[in-house]
Amino acid sequence: MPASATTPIDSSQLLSPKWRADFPILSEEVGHGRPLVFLDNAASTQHPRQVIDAMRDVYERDYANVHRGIHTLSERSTELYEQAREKCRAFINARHFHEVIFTSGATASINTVARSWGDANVGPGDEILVTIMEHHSNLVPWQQLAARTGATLRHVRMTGDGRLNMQSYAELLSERTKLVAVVSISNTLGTINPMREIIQQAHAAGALVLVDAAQSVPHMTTDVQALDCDFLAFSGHKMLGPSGVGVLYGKEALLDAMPPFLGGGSMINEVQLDTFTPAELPAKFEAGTPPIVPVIGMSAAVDYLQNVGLEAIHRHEQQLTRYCFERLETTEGLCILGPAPEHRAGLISFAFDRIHSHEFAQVLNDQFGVAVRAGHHCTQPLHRVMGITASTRASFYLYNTLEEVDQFLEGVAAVTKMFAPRGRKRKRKKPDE
Ligand code: C6P
Repeated sequence: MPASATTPIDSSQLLSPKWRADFPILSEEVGHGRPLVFLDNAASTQHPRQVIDAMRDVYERDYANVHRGIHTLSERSTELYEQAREKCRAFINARHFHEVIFTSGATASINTVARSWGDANVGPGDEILVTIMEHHSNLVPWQQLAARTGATLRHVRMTGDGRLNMQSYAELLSERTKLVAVVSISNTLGTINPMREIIQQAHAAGALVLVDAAQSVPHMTTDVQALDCDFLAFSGHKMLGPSGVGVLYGKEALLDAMPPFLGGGSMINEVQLDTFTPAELPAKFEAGTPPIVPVIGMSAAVDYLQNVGLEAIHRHEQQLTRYCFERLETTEGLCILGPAPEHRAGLISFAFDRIHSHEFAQVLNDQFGVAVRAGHHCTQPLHRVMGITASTRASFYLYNTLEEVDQFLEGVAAVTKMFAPRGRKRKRKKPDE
């Protein structure tokens, strides 16, 4: 597309830059004294003062272990911890408070389902359906489950432009399919998958669905009842919250029927020397002392996101993404991974065959102050299918601006020019070829 054919920016869809002032780290300078441009949000996001303050306040005024002590601080901590559960419930519109299980992150949430539901319900001859665009966190636990139980793992293919191949999905779904485990937004391609359609078709075939929502919950409204998903996993650190905390949502009836995965304190009703009876939900899946302060920090992040508005965040990211995509697309030597802007969320990965993505990212950091991610982004099979081993990824969030995208594009133009003499448009292997 010639530069003149770029879509004009609709500035009414951009968020006010006033939100940036809430993020102290964004005034850091890196790389030759240039202002930091943080475009590594799909890996982990930054924290507004409101989240940092909420966590500091607990440490300074309310901290004690939860659900244990009959003393004021324990009561205060417990109240804040359980208020956080209610906020997370409302955030994803779960029907019941106890359908929200706090874990250490999306990876732990998915492993909990694989170990608890999987070991109890999956056996030889059964099939688990995943897609080739899964993050390792939504692939390896199912490989392990298949190895433990004798079940088979099947992989939905994608189209040449990096979307799920719904025909391949329909062909693979069968009465043998026990579970469909699928990412809602690919962390590498940015593809927004048609979750309602995927879930309806799985249910019609008698299969359950786990949604890896690590990249969607932070960026767009999530309604688990409208989706009708059976399980959903996400992490606090990708939505302005701290690391070490996340959520497993599960439908009440499923969670109720599942055996506890980890054993220890808090998850029991009564313990004898040889036996125990598990606690009710949600405690049954929260063995040991939980990440108390991170949970409270995550709930402050939920407040913050709701204050900005998830729809507004999504619209803002769409503007930045289209702007960036249309300019990268005409950059000689780059190959953008994944679909056109209308099918993608706020991230863009690309391959450049003249240098390794690590070197590309290093120059962007050192000379332009731009932080991006380089490597396989924990999607090695996906990269392999595309005929590459690594890519460079820019991912946006509510605090990024058009000027920052320009700084990134300036860096990309400089790197590609540096390697221009032998640079040429790379022809990517199409997954369906
Ligand atoms: N992706 C990225 O840079 P944890 O590490 O448990 O918080 O999240 C794991 C995970 C699961 N699913 C998807 C789609 C993800 O993107 C991630 C984390 C980061 O893309 C770190 S590899």
